[in-house]
Amino acid sequence: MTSGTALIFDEEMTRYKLLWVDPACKIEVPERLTVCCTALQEEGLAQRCVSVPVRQATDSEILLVHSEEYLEGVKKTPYMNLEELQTFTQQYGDVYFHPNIYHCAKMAVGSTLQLVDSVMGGKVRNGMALVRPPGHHSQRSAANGFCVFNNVAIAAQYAKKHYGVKRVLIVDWDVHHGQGVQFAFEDDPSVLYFSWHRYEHQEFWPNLRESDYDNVGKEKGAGFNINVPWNKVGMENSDYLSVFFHVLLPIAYEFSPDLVLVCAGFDSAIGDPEGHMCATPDIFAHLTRLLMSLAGGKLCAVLEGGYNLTSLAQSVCQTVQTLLGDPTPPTSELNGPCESALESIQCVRSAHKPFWACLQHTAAPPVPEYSTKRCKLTEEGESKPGEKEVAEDVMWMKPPDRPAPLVHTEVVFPSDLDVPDRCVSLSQAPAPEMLQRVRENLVRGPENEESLTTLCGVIALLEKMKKQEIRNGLALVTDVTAAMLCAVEHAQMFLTNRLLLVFLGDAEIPAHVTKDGKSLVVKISSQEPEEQTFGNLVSVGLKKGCSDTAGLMQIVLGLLLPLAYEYDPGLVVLARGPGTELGEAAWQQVIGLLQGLAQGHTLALLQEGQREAVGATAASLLGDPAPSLGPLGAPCLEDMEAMERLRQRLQTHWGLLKTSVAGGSG
Ligand code: Q9C
Ligand code: ZN
Repeated sequence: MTSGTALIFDEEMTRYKLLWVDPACKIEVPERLTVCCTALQEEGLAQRCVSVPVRQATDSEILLVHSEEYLEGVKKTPYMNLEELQTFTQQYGDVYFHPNIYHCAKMAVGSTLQLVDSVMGGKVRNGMALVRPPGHHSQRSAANGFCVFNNVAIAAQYAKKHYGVKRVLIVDWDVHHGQGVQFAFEDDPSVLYFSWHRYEHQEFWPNLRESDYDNVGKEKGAGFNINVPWNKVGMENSDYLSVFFHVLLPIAYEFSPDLVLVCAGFDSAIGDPEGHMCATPDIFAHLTRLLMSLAGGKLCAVLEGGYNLTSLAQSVCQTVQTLLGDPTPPTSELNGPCESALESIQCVRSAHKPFWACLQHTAAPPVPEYSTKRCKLTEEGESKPGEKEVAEDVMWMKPPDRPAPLVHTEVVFPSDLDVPDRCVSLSQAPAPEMLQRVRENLVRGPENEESLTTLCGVIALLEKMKKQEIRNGLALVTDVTAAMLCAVEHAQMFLTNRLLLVFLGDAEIPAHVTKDGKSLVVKISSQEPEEQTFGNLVSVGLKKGCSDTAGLMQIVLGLLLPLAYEYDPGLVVLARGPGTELGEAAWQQVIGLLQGLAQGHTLALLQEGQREAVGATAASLLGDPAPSLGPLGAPCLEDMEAMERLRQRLQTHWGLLKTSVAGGSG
């Protein structure tokens, strides 16, 4: 299993700057790169990465996306005087040239390709390239928006050409629309392009009609271009995560990329003078974490925008630290998306319904009619009630440290079962008083001494997680239901007010587990879910059980993850009931996706008889990327309609489940 995170940077890319006065361009400064590098050094992150050298891109690589005429034009800029540079610049929008920018632009492309080579060649698992100039606005024959060559678009073509990559996902979380990327792949179904962007009904730069949600791609590429317009500023963490859960991830899983490229612009973070959004730097840890579950973990992040130097540096650190596999930071106060975000989500889902099976079950409510139209901005000084106002000088907390416990994964196994590589086995014998307590309070029915010791071991794993001694744990037990109940009761009593229990399988979950409100239970089974999913027990059924991978992923992405993120558990217990048929890769996906919660504190429980799953479970707990599931088919419509009804009912309490405005069912 490939590990390691590449970091690509060269000081050379700081050696160009704006040489004249242009208010539109003055934010794109060399310090953007230096602050990122300094921060990565100071946080000790750069030292943990594999440093990969940069190189210059060749002409033929640049020509994968750009025209010969354009390349020849840019090639002349190093020899131009100030006046000639200004004249050359004037034919394009919001960009500037400098005698050294051509050199840097070739390095930016070359750095991106070095990153692709490192990941696709198996040298590292993932990585980030810190480059200037950015790329996603540049087009076949045009520089635009500080961009000269389209680094990421070229990388996608390069990966297809040199590594036979069949499907590339490009996630553009920069706050601007990467129209250059969209135009490059509009009719290409092998590249799925996703972008969210400040739009304000076309009032925001680059003011293109083509940036709206109804631009879904052309011809064979129809459905492979996803635009999520932000029609208001001030979008928050919840808005970003909602779009991931209800738009990007379901489609991305169905698409099943072989490689994920991220147009990693951080002008979508709080404090940015361009974006005016309110998502905090730690959200990029979660966005990154979620994307790491795709394409077997092959992810290349490439810097685009980001103009508040503090916010930018913090966001880059969050991204790199997540690529390195450190525990994700706690999610702060998530709730539902705002009305405007919800409207966008509803519109995108509805526009993409014809192309993706994961959206088939969504009803088609009328989309707000003004969505695509420019709407009159409010009069000066006036503000609509409920509209988000963002002050010029916002403040936010520096993201907390993300210490990794010394032991990653500790196991409680029967003595005849080998401990998997890289795992530690719980060695301590249970304290007599613990044995006593377990025997008296937590065990129902006759139990032998060995299973009693195992139960004590399960509790010990939970205790160690809470004390930050271990990140996660795995136990093979004789009765998974009993172990799970024991773990939950202990955790509720002594460890956390918010325990998330995820149960895959058909066992009965006693009502008392959730009655004190200290835990949330999500059960995915093959049984008809009891009609009143009560309190904190959410039970959802699949006709074919968990072996229906498409259905399972739909539930995991659209129901389990939003619930779990909003719940913000202190600990996660994941149990797989006896006889639960479930593909190994799907099981590993569930483990991987849950790792964004509770700082990665997951206790996985397997039953004797599921020994064949031990290796894969341990690997996933250790942070190995889950294997890709391959393109997903259509889930059973009936199942999805039942899940949809459940989601409807739960929305009143869990805003992150919403996908449409005011009670619609889309
Ligand atoms: N205030 C990147 O983030 N200026 N480019 C817009 C509206 C252009 C941004 C002016 C911004 C370009 C890579
Ligand atoms: Zn941008």
